[in-house]
Amino acid sequence: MPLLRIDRAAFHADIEALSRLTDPAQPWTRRSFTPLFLEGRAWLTERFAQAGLDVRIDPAGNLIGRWPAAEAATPVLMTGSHSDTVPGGGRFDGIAGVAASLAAVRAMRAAGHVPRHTIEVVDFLAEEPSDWGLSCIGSRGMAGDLGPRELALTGPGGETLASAIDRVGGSVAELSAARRTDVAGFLELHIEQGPVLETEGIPVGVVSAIVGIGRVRVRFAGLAGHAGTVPMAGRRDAGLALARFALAVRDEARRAGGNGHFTATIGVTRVEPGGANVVPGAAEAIVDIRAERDEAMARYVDTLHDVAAAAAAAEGCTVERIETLSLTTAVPCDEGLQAIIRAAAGRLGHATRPLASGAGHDAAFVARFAPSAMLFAPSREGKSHCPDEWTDPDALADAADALLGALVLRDSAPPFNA
Ligand code: HGY
Ligand code: MN
Ligand code: MN
Repeated sequence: MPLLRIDRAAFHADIEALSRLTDPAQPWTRRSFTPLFLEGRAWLTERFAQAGLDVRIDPAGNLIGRWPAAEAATPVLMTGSHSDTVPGGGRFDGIAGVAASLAAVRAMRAAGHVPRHTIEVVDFLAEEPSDWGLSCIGSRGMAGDLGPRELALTGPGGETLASAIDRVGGSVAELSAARRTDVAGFLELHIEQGPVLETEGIPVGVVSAIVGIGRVRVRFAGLAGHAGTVPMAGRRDAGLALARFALAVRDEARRAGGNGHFTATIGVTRVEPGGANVVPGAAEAIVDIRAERDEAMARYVDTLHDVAAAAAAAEGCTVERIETLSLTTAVPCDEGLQAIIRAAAGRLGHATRPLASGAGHDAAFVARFAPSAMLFAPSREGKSHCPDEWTDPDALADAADALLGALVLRDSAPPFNA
């Protein structure tokens, strides 16, 4: 089997061009459903077509470039990632995978490869937490996981998610047609967004599992008052209950860390009424929890109830509400595809190492309807979701070559059915 390689110059040019479709005031931002996002989609549509792919947007809003096999009913070998970003951080997160998938298809076509599968390159809609409060919207649609509750979520200006999906080219009236049962395998290239590969000098990470993600909102109730006249003794300061809670969230996460990859973060807080001269009467936080093992997640979420009650009591406050906003289970990556990624990297002379993904990905939802696996390229200093996100171009191209090799190996290996 020939050892193919991508066209590095075209690959880097694609990433450069797409990443520059960004909010100039906040580099590398291209939020889903925005005009900038649609500019990126138009650019990708043109690139997919130039690569000889049949391009469509499915009812869930995913942009799909399709290279049909000789026989129409042939199962699909899917690859791709996402082109939307978090605020201020998306120079490589997502677009590296979309561009690598496109580069791999170009290389296969240039080499005269005749695919045994139908090959699809996908830009999934809204992988990042969107302004509607939901992430992985397009891949949820493919997995049949977008129901009335999700479609009724409202975003900027009160627009429903259903309306937003239609606005970007989807069609929620035909959402059931987005569900996939014809996919024999899915491979996603992504930047690691952590420090492991760079620290160990490993060019290709083979993802063993994608963590489960839990988001829990906690609201503390105290007693608002005048900051200057209420004595320090006996205050019921909800902001301090929140502060105690945040430290306990960190301490408990450190304790849970012995059971696989585990993190807990408070990135969103709110203190009410929010006046500099007012003792907070209420305070709210959202805890983002990541766990490689579901039992660690379950135990930690239970602990949060006790931790919140203790933090509230210590400040004379109460826990007004604690609710689990979302909870996904950890997703093991397909062993067969992991072996194929290792073999493809090995043929190129690239070392690999297994690692869990602390970040969520569309592959976690694709795994609900097809064997799925991911490969990582190193992130400089492990930075991501920030303007400094960077991956060395040649390191990224090495990982893209491994993706190309894995696609060719999987395409040439039975079973040729979903
Ligand atoms: O939040 C995540 O883990 C991913 O970057 N969407
Ligand atoms: Mn991200
Ligand atoms: Mn991502």
